[in-house]
Amino acid sequence: MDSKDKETKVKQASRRRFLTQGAALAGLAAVGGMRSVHAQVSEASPRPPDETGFDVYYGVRSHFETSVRERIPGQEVFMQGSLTPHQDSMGIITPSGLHYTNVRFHQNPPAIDPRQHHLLIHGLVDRPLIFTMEELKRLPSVSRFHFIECTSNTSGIGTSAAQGGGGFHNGFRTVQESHGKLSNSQWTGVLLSTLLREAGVKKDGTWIISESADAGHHTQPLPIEKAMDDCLVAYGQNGEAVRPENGYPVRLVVPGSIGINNVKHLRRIKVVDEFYKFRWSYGGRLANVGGKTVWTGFVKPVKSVITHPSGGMRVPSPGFFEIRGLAWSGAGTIRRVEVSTDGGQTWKDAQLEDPVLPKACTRFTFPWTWNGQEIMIQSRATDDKGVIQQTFAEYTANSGSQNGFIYPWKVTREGSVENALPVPA
Ligand SMILES: Nc1nc2c(c(=O)[nH]1)N[C@H]1C(S)=C(S)[C@@H](COP(=O)(O)O)O[C@H]1N2
Ligand SMILES: [Mo]
Repeated sequence: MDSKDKETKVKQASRRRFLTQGAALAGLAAVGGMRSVHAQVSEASPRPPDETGFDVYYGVRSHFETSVRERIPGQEVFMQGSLTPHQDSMGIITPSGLHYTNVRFHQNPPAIDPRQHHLLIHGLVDRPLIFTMEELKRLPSVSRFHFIECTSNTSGIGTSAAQGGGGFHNGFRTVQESHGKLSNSQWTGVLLSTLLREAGVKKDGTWIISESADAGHHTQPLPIEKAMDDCLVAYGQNGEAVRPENGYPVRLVVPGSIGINNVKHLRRIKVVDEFYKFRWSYGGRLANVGGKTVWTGFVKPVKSVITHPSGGMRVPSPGFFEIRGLAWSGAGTIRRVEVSTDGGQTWKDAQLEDPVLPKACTRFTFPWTWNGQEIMIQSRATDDKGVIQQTFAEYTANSGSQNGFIYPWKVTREGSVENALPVPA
């Protein structure tokens, strides 16, 4: 099917679905067809494992593999959050079962029946549209690697006061604690621009509002320029359906942006003519910068971190030990990562491992021979916009606006690895 045919098919499908705004909203009320998690589980496996215990239907990892997500320490009770164990990560993909989760209400992910789920597109559009999952899946699709990173990654926002909540704290012991609110997946779905074009955005449609179907009714604004650029309405994650915790059956992926914009369990997009502020719109505020109104906190800054070795790990003995880590930038593609093994006095280029993709995690490696002395190791990344990861001193001088600072680890004479950020007075 060429793209012209596809376009015609889209038009046919959507014409059938053409609805007035009122009728569409009435349709939404019927979306409450949620089933219990138990019903979902029993239907998922066609048969129990046979007498050998081997589940041929859906594989599980070796029981010797114990890497797991962790609860976010000291988190507010209304949050259900977990952290990706980057100390064990390989390559650039976060296994779906280890993708971090950030949920702003106290309950399990909703068990949404995909056969009952609808996505409504309305507001300042020529043709309000409503899509079933089946209809979304017949449309032209893309698969793209993108990271999702919570605003609070490496800063501690969202943790309780006892944990230094509301701002940066340096009490992180592991890279899972410091950087675990970052994960990288291959997302599959329809470009949001495809859907918006089909609906026909009116001239005065300058923002969109995206709303979730879960009890938290997560709602976020996005400028139309970003919505029409590279955003995905994703139903796939790493080759299978998006996991319940990560937005099943469909979520918004806003490449390079702060995590909060990636609305999970997406059910409604309204095109509007102004910025709306919602309960959790931190980081996405309008601000006056030099007389111009800009949307702040949208793009994640360039960052990198050494994951191997990292806090809580051990370098077993002097000798060769490969330094590995991840680098990413919400503004574009990683161009360079440098590593210092002498406390930041000298820097050498690390090797970037293919694929190196925009707004996605990039893996770097660096051959290192440990001499058994106490040392400090750290990495610093540069993206294709020429922006270099800032030092912690620069970050604090900038009143903590962008938490993309260089993250140092100390290797002690015993080979144990610890957080080496300066302790605040
Ligand atoms: N429906 C819904 N979408 C949501 C949230 C939520 O609580 N509910 N949390 C947001 C926040 S703050 C982040 S950081 C990302 C986390 O996505 P993940 O849980 O798939 O990692 O989802 C965003 N989308
Ligand atoms: Mo977040």
